Amino acid sequence: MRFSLYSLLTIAALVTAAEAASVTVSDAWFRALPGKLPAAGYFSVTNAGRGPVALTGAQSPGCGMLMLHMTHNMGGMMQMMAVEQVEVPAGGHVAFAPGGYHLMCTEPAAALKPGANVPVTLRFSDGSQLNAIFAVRTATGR
Ligand SMILES: [Cu+2]
Repeated sequence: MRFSLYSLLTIAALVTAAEAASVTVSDAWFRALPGKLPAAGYFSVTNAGRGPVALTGAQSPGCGMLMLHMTHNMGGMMQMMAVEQVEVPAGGHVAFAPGGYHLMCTEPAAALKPGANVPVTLRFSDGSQLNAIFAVRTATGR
């Protein structure tokens, strides 16, 4: 009895690990601005799993704070707002791109300069985390 319960728990743990591995990140980069201006982070997140998963947060040693933001048009004025989470549908992807969702890196560290690579940890609603390398580019995206 005790042994079979242990087996079930082991299987549950393996399934959780497999689901975490079904989320991938690509085309990750930061747009660095001069001085201490916040840098925006862009990437594409793909969910190959069977259920939806939400991106709930991010952190990086290159940033004082790293927040989920969305740019939206309010009467012709582009404004940014913080968002709690961004859902990635099962079998789908969400693009964090200029004009839409982005990561907002406040108090960028000295290491966050064009040509550098900066690690970012993304947190998801299922408790999993994903480490991604963001390439730092200039204000023009180069
Ligand atoms: Cu922002």
